[in-house]
Amino acid sequence: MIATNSPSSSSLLASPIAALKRSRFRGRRSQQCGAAGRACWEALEDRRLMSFSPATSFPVGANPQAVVTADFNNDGKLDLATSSYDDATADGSVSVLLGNGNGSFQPAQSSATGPYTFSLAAGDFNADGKLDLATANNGGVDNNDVSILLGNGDGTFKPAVAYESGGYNAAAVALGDVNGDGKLDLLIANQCDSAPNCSNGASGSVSVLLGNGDGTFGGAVSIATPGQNIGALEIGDFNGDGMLDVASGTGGTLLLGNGDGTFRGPLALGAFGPGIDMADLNGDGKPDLVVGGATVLLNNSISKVQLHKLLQRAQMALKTPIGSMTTVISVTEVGGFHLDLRNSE
Ligand SMILES: [Ca+2]
Ligand SMILES: [Ca+2]
Ligand SMILES: [Ca+2]
Ligand SMILES: [Ca+2]
Repeated sequence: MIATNSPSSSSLLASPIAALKRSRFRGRRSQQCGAAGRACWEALEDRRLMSFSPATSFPVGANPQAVVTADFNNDGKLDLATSSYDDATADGSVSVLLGNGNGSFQPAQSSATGPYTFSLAAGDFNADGKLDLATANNGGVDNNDVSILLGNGDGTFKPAVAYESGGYNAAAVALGDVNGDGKLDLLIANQCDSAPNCSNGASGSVSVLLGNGDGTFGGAVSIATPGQNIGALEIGDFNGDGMLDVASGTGGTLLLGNGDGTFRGPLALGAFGPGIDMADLNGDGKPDLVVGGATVLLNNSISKVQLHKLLQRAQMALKTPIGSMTTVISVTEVGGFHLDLRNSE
C-alpha cells in the first residue's frame, strides 16, 4: 500500500491513475492489470484505503495520556477509554465514550482514578463478562498508585480500588496471565524502585500483581530494572517456551517468565525509548519489538525443540571429529541460552 498525505478524494484518484499510466508507459500493464483490469482496480482500492477523513475530536478529561478501544457495554460496537489528570489538583480519571458503531461516540462518562493517571488497560478481571479497567498513576502521596475499576457493563464503573504499584511513579500497565491460572494479572512499570522522588539515578522496576479472578489482586512483587522505567510494557512469549515474558521500553530490558508469576532477568534489549510495541515484523511467527522512535528488534530466539535438535547435531559432531577441524556450534537466544560447543583434536 502507498501512503498519501493528500486530503481530498480527487487528488487521491489522480495519483493512482497517474501511476497506472506510468505502468502502461513502461510496458508492464500485463503484470499489473489482470483480466478486465481487475488488478489495477485493486491497486486503486489499496490507495483509497490509505485516506482518512478530517479529524473529529470528542471532549475527554484534561491532559489525556492514553487511549484504549474495547466494547465496554457489550453492544458489539467499539468504545473508547482515555486516561487523564487535572494539572491543578492531580486528580486522575478515565473517560469512556460509547461508540455508535459509525465512527461517532456518545459524550464521555468519567470515573475517578488515582493521581496523575498515565496508562490504562482493559480486561475482565472478575470474569463477569464486563470489561474492567486498570490504570497506572504517576503521582500521589506515595507516588505508587494502581487503580482497579470494575465495569458495570454499561460504560460506567464501580469506584476505583487502589493498590500499591511496588515502586514509585507508576507509568505503565499491561495485562496478561503470567502464572497460567486463567486469571488476568497486572504488570506495572515503575519509574524507580526505591527513591520516593526518583532522584539520584534510582533504577526502575517492573511489578507483578497476580489476579485473584474476582477483581482483586495480590500485593506487588517488584523486579528492579536498569534505568528509570517510564515507558510502556509489552507482554509476549519472546523465547517461545510457552510462558509469558515482559519487555519494557525505557528500561530497555526483557524479563523472561517462569510461568508461575516470577521472572528471571532483567536482560538488556539493546534499545531504549519511551514507547514499545510488539508485532511479527518479518513473518517468521516470532514476536518482534519496536522500541522508542523506531528501533526494530527482530526476534532471533529459538524454541526448546529447535535447541534440542541443535544439541543433537552438536553431539553428533562431537562424536565424529573431522580430522583436526574444529566444530563450533553457537546458539544464542534472546535472553535465554548461550551454547558454544567446541570439538577440537
Ligand atoms: Ca460498545
Ligand atoms: Ca469484569
Ligand atoms: Ca494469573
Ligand atoms: Ca517465554
